[in-house]
Parts: sequence; structure tokens; C-alpha cells
Amino acid sequence: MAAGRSPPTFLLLGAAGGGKSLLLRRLRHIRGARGTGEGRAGEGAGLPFPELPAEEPAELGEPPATLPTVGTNLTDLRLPRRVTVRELGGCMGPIWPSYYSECSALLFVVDASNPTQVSSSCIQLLSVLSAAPLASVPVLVLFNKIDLPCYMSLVEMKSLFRMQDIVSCATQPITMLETSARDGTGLADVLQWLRTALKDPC
Ligand SMILES: Nc1nc2c(ncn2[C@@H]2O[C@H](COP(=O)(O)OP(=O)(O)OP(=O)(O)O)[C@@H](O)[C@H]2O)c(=O)[nH]1
Ligand SMILES: [Mg+2]
Repeated sequence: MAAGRSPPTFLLLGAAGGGKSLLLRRLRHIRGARGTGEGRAGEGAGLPFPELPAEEPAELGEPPATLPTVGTNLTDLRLPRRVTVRELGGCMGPIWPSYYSECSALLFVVDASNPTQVSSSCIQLLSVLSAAPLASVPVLVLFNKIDLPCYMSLVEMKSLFRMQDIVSCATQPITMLETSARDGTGLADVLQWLRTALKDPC
């Protein structure tokens, strides 16, 4: 990357309460090794924990408290290449499109423990996928909160979302993962996806 050029920006979207802020806090915590993961959103700098091995579920302890994101939450991660992840609060849905033009990759979080949010999340996802500026960005759909006893499995979520139809109609490459931002399940795979997306940002 040329000196002084801004790092690519990845957007983190999804309905309110799905777990975007906690996910970002956890990713920053994992990447806090060597002081390289620095938040910019006033939620504290990278913590001095060793980087967790990719194959191990993250031992992250109790989750830090998060507040609903009113506006945007910017976090820099080094993977080791620097990327800026911009979370847009679920309540900011009407202004999400203003940020699409700066987006190199997209993460979309769905609360897999909340059946009442499935249809609205599905509509939001379809709307995001049909946005022209996002036509060729890689997309990662995260079915989060799988630590909760009532969560819907990946098979169930794929079926409820009709993901097969969505994937076959979408112009973007779509990857799906199950995660728990609470206990760390799947976060190593999220980091791996981010690294791959960074190699070839749009
Ligand atoms: N059990 C469980 N709780 C989670 C998980 N991820 C987030 N939460 C909790 O869900 C609540 C909302 O999480 P946030 O990260 O603030 O949600 P958000 O998507 O950023 O919400 P907005 O900023 O309002 O769009 C918090 O109490 C989190 O601790 C998870 O994987 N499992
Ligand atoms: Mg948030």
C-alpha cells in the first residue's frame, strides 16, 4: 500500500442488538496482541492479551458491556495489514447506503437466537445485496449468538433465509458462518475471512 493511503474499510451491518459491537470488541481484543488492535470509538485501546491460536475457541472471559450504536463505530484491526471496520448501528438503517461507496467488504450480522428478527434481517440483507456500489464486494453473513440455548442452527437459518436462492441470485461471493461473540466460537474463522478479503479488496 502506498504511504499515506487510507486502509480499506469493511462495513459491519445488521439489525439492532445482533452483536456487531461485541463482535468488534472481541476481534480487537484478539488482535490486541503487540498493541496492534486499536479502537477509535472511545471503547478502550487494544488489550495486552496474546493472539489466540486459530484452531482454539477464544477464551475471552465475560463480555464487556455494549451500548446501542447510535451512529458509527470505527475500529482498526491489523491482520497484519491494516483494515478499518465501520459498524453502523442497526437503528441507522436509513443512512447505511451513504457508506456503501467506501466499502471493500461487508459483514452482516444476524441474531440466530431471535426468530422475530429473521424476516426483517432477510429483507435488509436483500436490500444490501442489491445495492449497486456493493455489487462485487465479498459478503460474510454471521449467524451470531449460537451460545444461547434457543439459537437456530445454520441449517435452519439457511432455510428460513432461503439462502440458496439468495446466493444463486447475488452478484457477490457470500460466505456464512456461525459465531458467538460472547464465547468466541467462530471468531478465528471471521479473522481468516477478513484476511482473505484484505488480499483482494475491491
Ligand atoms: N449470548 C450472546 N449475547 C451476545 C452475543 N453477541 C452480542 N450479545 C449481546 O447482545 C447485546 C447487543 O449486542 P451489541 O453488540 O451491542 O449489538 P449491536 O448489533 O452492536 O446493536 P446496535 O449497535 O444497536 O446495532 C449485548 O447485550 C451483547 O452482550 C452473543 O454471541 N451471544
Ligand atoms: Mg453496536
